[in-house]
Amino acid sequence: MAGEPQADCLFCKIVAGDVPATVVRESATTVAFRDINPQAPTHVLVIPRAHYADAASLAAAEPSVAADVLREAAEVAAGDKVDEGGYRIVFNTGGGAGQTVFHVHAHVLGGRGFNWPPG
Ligand code: IU
Repeated sequence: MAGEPQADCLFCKIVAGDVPATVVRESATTVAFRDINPQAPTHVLVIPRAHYADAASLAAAEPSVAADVLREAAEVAAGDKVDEGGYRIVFNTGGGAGQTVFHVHAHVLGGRGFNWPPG
């Protein structure tokens, strides 16, 4: 059922504490942890505790939690002091865009310069 934990989902296991992660922030609805393969000095993933495959399905089902994810992303950037230099919030959506884990996650990237358009 939408929003329920999925037995085969790595990020649901991180939410449950069954898989270790370097957690930097938690809220009632979200967990933020450092990416295991960082692409910038700050690379943190913010996820909803509830399982939704991508940003669109989260926003459609639980828009207030989608807002929580964005708010927490900003708090992560401020906590790592990368907010003043500028940072990216990225939701890869679909395999063609590079999504590999189908539990929605905001990548918070900062601490270096970025190009546009992205690769
Ligand atoms: P993507 O947008 O779905 O490609 O992002 C998945 C991210 O999850 C990617 O940056 C991985 O490095 C990261 N990740 C992780 O932090 N811990 C894990 O155990 C696994 C992937 I698997």
